[in-house]
Amino acid sequence: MTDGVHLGSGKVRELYALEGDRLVLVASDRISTFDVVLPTGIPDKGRVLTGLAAFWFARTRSICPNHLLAVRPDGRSTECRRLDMLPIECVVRGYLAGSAVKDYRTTGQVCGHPLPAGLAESDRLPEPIFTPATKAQTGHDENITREQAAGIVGAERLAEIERLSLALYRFAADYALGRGIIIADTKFEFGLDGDQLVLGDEALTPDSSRFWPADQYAPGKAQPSFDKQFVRDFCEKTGWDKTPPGPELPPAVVAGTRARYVEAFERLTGIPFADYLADPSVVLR
Ligand code: Q0Z
Repeated sequence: MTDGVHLGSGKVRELYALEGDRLVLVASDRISTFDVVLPTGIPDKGRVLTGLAAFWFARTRSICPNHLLAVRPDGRSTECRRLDMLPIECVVRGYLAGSAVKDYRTTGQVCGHPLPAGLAESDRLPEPIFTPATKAQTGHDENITREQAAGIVGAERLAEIERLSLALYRFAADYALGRGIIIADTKFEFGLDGDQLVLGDEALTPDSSRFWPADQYAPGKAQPSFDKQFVRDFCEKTGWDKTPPGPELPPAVVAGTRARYVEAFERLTGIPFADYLADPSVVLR
């Protein structure tokens, strides 16, 4: 058996155990919007996300070691080192978006970071901020303060993952901006291999981050999603109440969305997606 024992399912991914403290993460073509997985998949979405994450893992190894061992020839399966995952999500925000907008408006702060007055939705922050969250079993992750995070992983470990998260975000956001994509925020998950801190899970993909098209950036309102905007627009237009089941997507929405995922892959990696399909190891070189 190549895929070993099934350990768990995410909304759009599967996790399996292999021999020798290794795992396989398999990214499906399922897509979620408004927290609901839709009945229609986006062909190759799992390959785009797997290839992008592997690309970033290969390019950030000097900032932080990561769990990546290999990308399988199917392009959607990642073999990785099994880690003892830390039970917090390491969110970095470079722009004011999502739950941070509400927090800022009600308190002038985001997760204990005081921010300048007068920021508009989607504005770039003066500096990227680290806003840890707990991993909720179901539903939404909950923002926590640095004190709460220190209580969970220890103050020393927290300082280390904050420093690494900010360094990874700065590197990737700067790189992506040069290729026309704003990474507004992103989520990292770290684990331990013995006493070594290792970046795990999936990193710097459109499923773990907000990607915005830089050429359309206009703060003062919510920004269009680089990848999911056609899906969101279609879902809004149908009048769907955002409870399961979600609507089936028409072929034009599927094709447009697939093209956006492939565009994100090609812009960021500089590699034709067809080359990745022919040999996924191209992203590691
Ligand atoms: C990742 C997840 C998925 C369900 C555990 N290297 C690692 N070592 C130990 N655990 C994990 C990893 Cl990546 C790990 N998840 C998230 C992924 C399906 C849950 F594909 N959970």
